[in-house]
Amino acid sequence: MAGNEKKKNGDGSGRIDGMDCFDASRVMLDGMSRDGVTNVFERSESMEPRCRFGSEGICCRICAMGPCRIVSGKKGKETGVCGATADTIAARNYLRMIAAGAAAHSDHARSVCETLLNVARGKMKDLEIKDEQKVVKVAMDFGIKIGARPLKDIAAEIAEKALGEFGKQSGELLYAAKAPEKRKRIWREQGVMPRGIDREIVEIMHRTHMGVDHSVDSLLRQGARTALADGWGGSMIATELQDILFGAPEPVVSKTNLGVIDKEKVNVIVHGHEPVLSEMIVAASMDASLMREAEAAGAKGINIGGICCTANEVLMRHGIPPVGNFLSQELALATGAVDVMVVDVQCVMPAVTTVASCYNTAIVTTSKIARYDGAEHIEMDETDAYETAMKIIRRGIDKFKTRPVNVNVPAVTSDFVAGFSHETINYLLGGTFRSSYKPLNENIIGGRIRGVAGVVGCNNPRLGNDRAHVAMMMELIRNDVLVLTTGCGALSAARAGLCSPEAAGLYAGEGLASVCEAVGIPPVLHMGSCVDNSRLLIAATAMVKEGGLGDDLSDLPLAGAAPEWMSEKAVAIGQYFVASGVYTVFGVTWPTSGAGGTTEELFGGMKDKYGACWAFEPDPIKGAALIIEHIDEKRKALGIDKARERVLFDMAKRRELV
Ligand code: NFS
Ligand code: SF4
Repeated sequence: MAGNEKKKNGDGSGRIDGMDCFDASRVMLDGMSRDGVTNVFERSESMEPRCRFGSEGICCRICAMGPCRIVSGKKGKETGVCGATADTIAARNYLRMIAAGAAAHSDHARSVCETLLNVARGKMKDLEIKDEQKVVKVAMDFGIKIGARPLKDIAAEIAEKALGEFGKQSGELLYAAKAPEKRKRIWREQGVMPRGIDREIVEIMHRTHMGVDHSVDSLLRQGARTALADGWGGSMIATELQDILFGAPEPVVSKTNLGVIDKEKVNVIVHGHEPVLSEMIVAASMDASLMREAEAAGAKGINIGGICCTANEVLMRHGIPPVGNFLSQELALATGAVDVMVVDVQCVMPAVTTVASCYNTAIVTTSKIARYDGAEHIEMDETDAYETAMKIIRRGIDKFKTRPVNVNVPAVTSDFVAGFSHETINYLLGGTFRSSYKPLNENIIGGRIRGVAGVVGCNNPRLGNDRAHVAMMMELIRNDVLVLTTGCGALSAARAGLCSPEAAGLYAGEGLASVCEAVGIPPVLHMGSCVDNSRLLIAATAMVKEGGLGDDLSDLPLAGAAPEWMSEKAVAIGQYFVASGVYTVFGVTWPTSGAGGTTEELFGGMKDKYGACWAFEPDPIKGAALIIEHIDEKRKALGIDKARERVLFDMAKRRELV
């Protein structure tokens, strides 16, 4: 028994009965090719060879004199028609990725603000403020008077102030004030302190219009400023206000992989990013009248599963099992057992409608700004999201009635724990009465934990499913680096069994394992969705403020990584990590690699400006080695490099850690 348990959660593969987390995907891919349905891996393969100009960032199609493709050393092709160099072109393209990424996170945040305002003003049925403590906390962050005011008034003012952050024309973003003093000084000195969120994004579009900003330095500063407006603005607002509305996450046990789809039940998959409607779908799935309807249709109940960041949102707050991450969206449909997949915005492949049509699944779009040919549209009623949720589940019940008999659900799941926020780390490591980051800092200073790495971001079919995430995280924890994870990377880790407490004993180095075992946490902490990368900024800031590890984020033995990135949001996140002083390693491909000067600034010049830079390493193990090297350098600079070797463990010492 114990052996099985160990296999199930702890061998890094989620293996059960000889089938592992990767096999589950393979079963589906085989099924799809039998059924003549294409999938993302196949389509990715057929894109080879990928265009070099596009891959290296040196194709410009900003104006109709182009497209211009730069060939260095070839007369007449060394610049674009207008004379733009490879460096200018690559920097402009890079900035536009940041603009799109920041816009996606921030537009999401804007809708959270609007929801909070509606809730506070009593205009939204069935939604209440869940986290009153967080209302007070955010009010204090925003300088809002609390006194004896009704909570809803305070919440309304929070929403209004937060909405004001988007259109603010001057001054500094409110949340930037939370950063360590030294960091704020750096931002001001470098001229990258963000003003309003929308303003920074618009300014990128202006500067990168034909014939405006051509200096790499000047362009990349605006890139940093806009990315900071995302991390310390849009994303942070989304996270904090979602916590107010739906509750700050607490550790929660769940399971993941295609096996969470239940053949006997009506399966509703929530996919996308914004949590308002999915929260309501979770609530409506327990509605007695709907359960009766499902039973009348012959189902044993209603089962909710998630994909992508919506999965993380409903997981963090309700323990709803994630079916999988970005690359699982088509595979889930190919089980034939998904009755309805409800999508909103971001990271939804348009291919889902084609796949769904082969497997009797209804794809329901719900956002005003995201419509698909071949999908049904049930627009979310902002004043009555519960009613919208009921309609969607009913659509699933209808579809269940005509579900084909030959469904194919691989019986594979992995157990794990999620729900780690800044607050819970504080509490778990610090204890009820002495909530603080002191024990974490002390464990780092003492060398049991070598450092911390945020391994986050997407999956990319160019690498195969999850493998780079899993390899990098395993290498890091083996070397006593505590891993914090979000987004699709977090779901990769969970699926591979790295987010279970047992993983500490099985894979982590002795020092990290001793801390994890003493506290009862996994060596890889699932901290939520991609907007929740702001939780990493807050956690890192708390480490600085606790003391003993320098006076800025760039002093911490800390790094970031996105080994399988694909979306523009990942670039915005990486850039706000770097501009916040966190060394960041990306895999897959580097979007400016054809432009030497621009790349040099990103990989080197930024270090002088922000105390951190980017790195690119497609091999996840080598990427982990870069992170470990960086962490060791930081330990040396802090004078704590010797501590690691000195610590010897015995059971008594381990017990002391709690
Ligand atoms: Ni993040 Fe979430 Fe996943 Fe990448 Fe897409 S779901 S916001 S962008 S693919 S991690
Ligand atoms: Fe070519 Fe310059 Fe136009 Fe870009 S802006 S397409 S480099 S002419």
